[in-house]
Amino acid sequence: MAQRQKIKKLNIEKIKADFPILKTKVNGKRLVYLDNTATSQKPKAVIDALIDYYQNYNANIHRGVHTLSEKASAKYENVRVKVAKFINAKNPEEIVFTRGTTESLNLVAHSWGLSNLEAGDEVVTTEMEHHSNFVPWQQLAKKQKAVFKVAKIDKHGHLDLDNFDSLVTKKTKIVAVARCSNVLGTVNDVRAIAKIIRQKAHAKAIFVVDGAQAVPHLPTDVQDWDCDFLAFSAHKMLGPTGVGVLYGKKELLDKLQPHHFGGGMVQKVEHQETTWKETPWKFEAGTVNIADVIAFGKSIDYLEKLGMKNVSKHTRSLVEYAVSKLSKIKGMKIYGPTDIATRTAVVSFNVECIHPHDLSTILDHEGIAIRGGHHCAQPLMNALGINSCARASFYIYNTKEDVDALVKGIVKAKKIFDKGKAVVI
Ligand code: C6P
Repeated sequence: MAQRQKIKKLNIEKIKADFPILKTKVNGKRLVYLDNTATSQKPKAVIDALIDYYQNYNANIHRGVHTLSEKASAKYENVRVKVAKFINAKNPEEIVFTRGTTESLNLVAHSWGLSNLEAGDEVVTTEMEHHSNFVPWQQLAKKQKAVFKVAKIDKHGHLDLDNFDSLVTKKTKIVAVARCSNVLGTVNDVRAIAKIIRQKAHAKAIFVVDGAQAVPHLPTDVQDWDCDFLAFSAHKMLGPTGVGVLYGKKELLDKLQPHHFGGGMVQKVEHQETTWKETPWKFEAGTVNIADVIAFGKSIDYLEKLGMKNVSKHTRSLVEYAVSKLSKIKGMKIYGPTDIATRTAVVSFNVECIHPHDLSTILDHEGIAIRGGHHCAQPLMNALGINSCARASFYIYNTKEDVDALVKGIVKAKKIFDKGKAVVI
């Protein structure tokens, strides 16, 4: 397993001091940042790493042999090693840097999908997916004349494993599932899913895990999960925007054709033929996002130091507290598993008679940042029978006081909309 450690309580006041933005006032109020599922805030160490690169050793990598280039190249490659360790990959060469989860998933759909998926083959995903882990597979299936199947969720917001099992057949070549839903917070049992795939699907079938909401919150172990590919984004785990990771089993990445062509990824270019560099460099065409990848290394250091088990314990305790407080508000509908052990740091809800956008606006006046909308998960909204919902999401710097502020803000909004009626049970 990747992370073995004793569970310990996080020192939240110390953590908060590392995040300059948390001192910001929003609309004259203390910032209560509860939109971590959209993107997390960045500690000073990450911001400083960006400045350090641009001020002290800004150079392109893997090209020049001058001092600055060598230094930048070494630091960039060192982050590949850190990422591999963080998710327990066998080998740093299994780590491809991309622009984000979305690009990582599209890379697999394009490079593996177009050359392996044939007419009549099947692709299985779920109705709780973010559009980034739904639309690329739907469009690929359409293009290749394959069958696109969508597994159902049950009334608690768990994946219906029986339904999933019934959809997987010898013709299934791709299964794409999120480890954690960005709306329900549901944590999917990826090991159980992998087992079904290995027993029932086509021998060549790949298991693709969308880790965008999981890797920032829970210990990740790609070997234990037995997934073929894992996609995630740096910006949801304290790192900069514009950096993502595609983990892939080495033997699979070796067989894939690159999806982008250009400088940096070639071995030899002749008039009629080109050969590629080894995995993973053949997937990183052009000048890559050097500063942001290097700064991402600092966010991994930060999370490693806290310990991922401690991170998940903290955010789960906030979800538990939030669910208990929010459920006392009259007209409140909370989505997702009631069993806190099967959910991550997200609470989505609707308050009777208040549109999520109106609620978000009123809360913003109080300095509270949440997200309202369909959360890029329209198939899930359809399954829940709603168009949109409000969502509060937590991370390492959030506290019970933040949850209290949210509850107070919602009660205030209800008073505005209910014209002064009693709102708490
Ligand atoms: N979800 C949210 O507010 P990118 O944008 O490529 O970094 O990540 C896409 C993505 C993929 N899968 C899941 C489960 C996600 O939650 C996200 C991003 C954000 O829910 C922005 S829409």
